[in-house]
Amino acid sequence: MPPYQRFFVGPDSTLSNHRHMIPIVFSFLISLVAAATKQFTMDLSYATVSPDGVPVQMMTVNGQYDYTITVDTGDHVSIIVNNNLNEETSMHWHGLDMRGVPWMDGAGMVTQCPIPPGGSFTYEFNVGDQTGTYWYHAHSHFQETNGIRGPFIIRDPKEPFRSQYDQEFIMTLADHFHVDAKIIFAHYDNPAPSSGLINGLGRVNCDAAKESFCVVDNPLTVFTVEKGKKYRFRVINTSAQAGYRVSIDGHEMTIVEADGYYTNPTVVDSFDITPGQRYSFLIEAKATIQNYWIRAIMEDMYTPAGTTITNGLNLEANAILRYNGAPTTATTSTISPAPTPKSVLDVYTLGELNGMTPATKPTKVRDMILHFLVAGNPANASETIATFTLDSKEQSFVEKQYKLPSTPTLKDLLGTGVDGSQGRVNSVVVEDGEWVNILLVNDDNVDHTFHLHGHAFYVTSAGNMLHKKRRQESTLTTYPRRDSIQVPACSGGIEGSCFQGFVNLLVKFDNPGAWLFHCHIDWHMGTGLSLTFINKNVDKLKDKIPKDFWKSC
Ligand SMILES: [Cu+2]
Repeated sequence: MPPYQRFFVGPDSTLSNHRHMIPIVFSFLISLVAAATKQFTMDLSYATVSPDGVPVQMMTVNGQYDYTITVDTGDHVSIIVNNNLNEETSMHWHGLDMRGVPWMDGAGMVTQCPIPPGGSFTYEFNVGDQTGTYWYHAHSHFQETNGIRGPFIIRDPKEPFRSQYDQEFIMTLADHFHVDAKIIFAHYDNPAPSSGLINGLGRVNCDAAKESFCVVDNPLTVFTVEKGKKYRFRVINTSAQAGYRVSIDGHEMTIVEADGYYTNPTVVDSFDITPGQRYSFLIEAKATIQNYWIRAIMEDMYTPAGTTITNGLNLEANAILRYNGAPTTATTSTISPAPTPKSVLDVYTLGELNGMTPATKPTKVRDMILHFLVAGNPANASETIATFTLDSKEQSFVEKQYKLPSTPTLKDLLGTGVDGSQGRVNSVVVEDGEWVNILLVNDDNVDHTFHLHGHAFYVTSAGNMLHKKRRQESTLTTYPRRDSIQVPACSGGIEGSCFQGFVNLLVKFDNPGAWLFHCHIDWHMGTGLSLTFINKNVDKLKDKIPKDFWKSC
């Protein structure tokens, strides 16, 4: 095993993880009683795998697809990442705050030096009071799309819905590519995936795929349930680009969690989930003992060049909900057409359980408008440019494309201070503790899905600018709270014009650090659809960071 660096987090940052104002002594006692240190090792390497019946080389964690990390709320976590890939890497813990330890966020060249090939790095952090469904993925070189990703679950002893189910399942969704994601990005003209996967299994259209070896009826994932019992499914969309509409034939789902926050229980027969997002739903196995199709249908599947998908991609990924006692032959049967959905989840009104309401939202809020656009030659990544325009009283810039810095942003900030940050490309400086309303405007004619590191935001409204159906805040009982959200496309206009899509995101920037905010569609991030929020109090962490932290870059 290669030598690895080990970093420790001081007791101060552990304590500061508690979001609520619990007296410090009491909080310390809680952490003595409840918190444990959970240790994990992640060996990143190449392996030949065949998720959809076509053998390909992928990047894997511990030789597995979807290696899963499960911890309890309050745990201290220590994860050794051994990089046996032939390129540098870093590991991001999607949705986890990294409160007090922003250098553990895993954004290569933003919060840390990348881990070189053959090198190792130990991520040490406390999950604090966070609970729910998260995931990890590499934050370097499209490795996430190539397979460096998996669930990160934080169990909650005080879960409000725990009495309403007997057992839980994890269900990951992915778009799977037979070609290395770096090559796909370089060509960029037709990044349609080869197949969709549920828990690492899917089927490819062998006739269209023209692969030399292809299994026609590749096995699918089976979730076995007992009639009369209730189940929680934790769904994670780990895709590079695909949004999915998820449903289970013959079963309604009650959504109870979005991105780690409990939601007002909401009964639907289908829901949409975009890259980076998570949901938990409850189902009751009360139908006839039989097999039922679980469907994840890719939505808005387009190619940036606007060309038709030609690789025979089957837009529907499937798994099987099998009642104990049902025949086991369904994996080779023809898949019936999907029923028409009757009640699709409205993600913009899925409020947090006991969450902030329009009446309780903060009154002192700084406003900023962020426009974004992806423009250029969609057939060539190097000629495609994604830009942000910032309009606010305190700071502004026009059509700036993000580029990774040559020195990690956080290193720069802790070394030279926050002054001058406004000169850094696509960095937005915020005061510690301030509430910011971001009106995020999509000037592009496709949907994008944005993720904020280190924080969750409230989605106070969404819709299309100047559109009759523009959503008003008053329609919400409680605001949705999450870390990943879709921003609707510019659409609906005539003669080449369109109505820009928007979301209003309300964020409390109370977590000193340098935090990426970016489109989670891998190709868009690759063209520079990112910016960094810099919390002014990042200076105060200067003495907390391990002394030799930056030694590898
Ligand atoms: Cu995007």
